[in-house]
Amino acid sequence: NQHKSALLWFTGLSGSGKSTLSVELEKVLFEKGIHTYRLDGDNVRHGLNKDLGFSPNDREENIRRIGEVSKLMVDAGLFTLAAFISPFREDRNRIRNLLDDHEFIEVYVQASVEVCEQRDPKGLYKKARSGIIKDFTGIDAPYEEPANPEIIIDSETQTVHQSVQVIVDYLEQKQLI
Ligand code: GGZ
Repeated sequence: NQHKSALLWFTGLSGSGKSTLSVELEKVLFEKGIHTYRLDGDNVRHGLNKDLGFSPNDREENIRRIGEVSKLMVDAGLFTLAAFISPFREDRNRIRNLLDDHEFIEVYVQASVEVCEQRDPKGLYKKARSGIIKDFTGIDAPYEEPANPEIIIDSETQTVHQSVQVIVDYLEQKQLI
C-alpha cells in the first residue's frame, strides 16, 4: 500500500473529542494497511514529558518535544496522529515549520467551552470551576484557535463517524493515502 507519511495534529479543548477521533481514525487507516502511531497525553505525559505540568512554559515545552518526536516518526515513514490541547498558535506553527509542506495537517476539533464542560468526561471542568485544578484550558487558561487549519471538525454537531470520514476524504483528496 503506497502512502506518504504525515503528521495529523489534533488541537482543541479538553473534552472536544481529539483522542476519540484519533483512535477511530487510526482504526480506519489500519484497515487500509497504513502504518500509524498515535501520540496523546496518556503515552507522553506519563513518560517522556512526566517532568512537565500545565504552566505556559511547560505546555510550550510539552508541545515542542512532541513536535520533535513527531518529526522523527514522520521521517521513519509513519502516519502520525497527535492529540494534544496545544493551546498556543505559535507552538503549533513551529511544528508546522519543522515539517515539509503537506506533511503537517492541523485538525481543529471545535467545540465550545460550554459543550465541553457539559460533557466533562473526567470531571475536570468541575474541578477547575471549584478551584481544585488551576490553569485549566478554557476556564482560567487560554486557548488560541487555529487561524488556518487544514481541517475543521465541528464536534458539537457531527458524529465521530462523520468526522472521521471528513478526514479520510481530505487525505484521499491530497493523495496522502
Ligand atoms: C488542561 C489539563 C489540565 C489543565 C490536566 N489544563 O481531557 P484530558 O485531561 O484527558 O486532556 C487534558 C490533558 C491535557 O494535556 P495536553 O498535553 O494535551 O495539554 S497541552 O497541550 O496544553 O500541554 C486534561 C488533562 O491533561 N489536564 N490538567 N490545567 N488540561
